[in-house]
Amino acid sequence: MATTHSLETIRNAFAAFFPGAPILRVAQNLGGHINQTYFVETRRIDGCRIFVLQCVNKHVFPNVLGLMDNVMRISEHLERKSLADPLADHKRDHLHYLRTADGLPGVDSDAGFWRLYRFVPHAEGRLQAESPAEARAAAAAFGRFQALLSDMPPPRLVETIPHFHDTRRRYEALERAFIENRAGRADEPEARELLDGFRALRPLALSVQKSFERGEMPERITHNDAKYSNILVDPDDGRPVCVIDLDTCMPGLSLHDFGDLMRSMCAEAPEDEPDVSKIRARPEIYEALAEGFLSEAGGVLTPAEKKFLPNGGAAMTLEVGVRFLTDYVEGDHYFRVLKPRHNLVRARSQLALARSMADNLPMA
Ligand code: GN1
Ligand code: MG
Repeated sequence: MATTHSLETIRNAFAAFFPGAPILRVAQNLGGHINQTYFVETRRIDGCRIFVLQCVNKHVFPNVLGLMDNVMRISEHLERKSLADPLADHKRDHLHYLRTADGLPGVDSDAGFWRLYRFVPHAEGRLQAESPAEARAAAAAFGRFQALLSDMPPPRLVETIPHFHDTRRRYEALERAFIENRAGRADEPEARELLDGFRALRPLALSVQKSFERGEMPERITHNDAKYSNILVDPDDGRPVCVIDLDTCMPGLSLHDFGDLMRSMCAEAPEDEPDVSKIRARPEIYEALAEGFLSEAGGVLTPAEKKFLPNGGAAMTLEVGVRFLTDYVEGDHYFRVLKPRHNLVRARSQLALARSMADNLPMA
């Protein structure tokens, strides 16, 4: 099979981790949009024969060293926790990143930053939860992830994307985009209508951030891309085994992750559903997510975090809707668009979902 990088490049990168270990086979994973991923088979090392070698895209992640510092610390923390738990499924329950023979988190090169983790056996990714039970299990997996990271020793993780979930600032950027009107789209009636819609729900969008500012909820380590496709499940019974994609893990609020779970799972329609009559927040999915999340994270969450659970979903949905509309008005620079007005359609669907959450879920 032809690979994006030459076999020699792959060999050199792998040799930094395991000097002298033979490479028996290499296969490329063509799934990801950002990083290049290879499965490298070697002789058995510490009970593992297949390793995942990745070349991290430095254009998307300019602070790759900060990112890798976060990833290694999380991986090593989860490793310690897993080893200390006699019931843990140690080979599958966390991404196990390895250091190079020199003790570094990987190898920097012009092509990108090479890193390596152990292949997670007997586990697969799936796009969508098919039932409340699957939603519940996924939320439990992310709740557990957060609980396990709640006692990570200092220093604070690097904020690899500063102000990522600063909802107030996202609203300010939206207002600015309409004033600056760089792409000539700010006067379109539908864009203005959406702007008014987002403005009307601003208090709900900011309710989580304000609770944090009142000191009711702590900063935690959060995943920041909490969705069903970011867990691996056991192919036999569909149960989650491992949370993946640690690249956006950084300081954040618990409700950012819970909110992303709600945003990505409460509606049956996709994020860019053009027909808003199909968008409905399903209370039974919210209930399942809350139950699952609390079953694992309930012990570490503060009363305000529990009280504001539904608000988390509305806040994350409004925040990303505001980002889609901002990007539309600015001329589609950030989110990849597949058709004209795609970001406008996404903004509209997110506003509809947030409204449905506000109407049908028990907001604080
Ligand atoms: C981006 O590309 P993806 O799906 O992992 C975005 C998220 C948004 C999401 C909306 C780093 O994530 O914040 O919620 O699109 N990630 C970044 O689909 O901006
Ligand atoms: Mg992602």
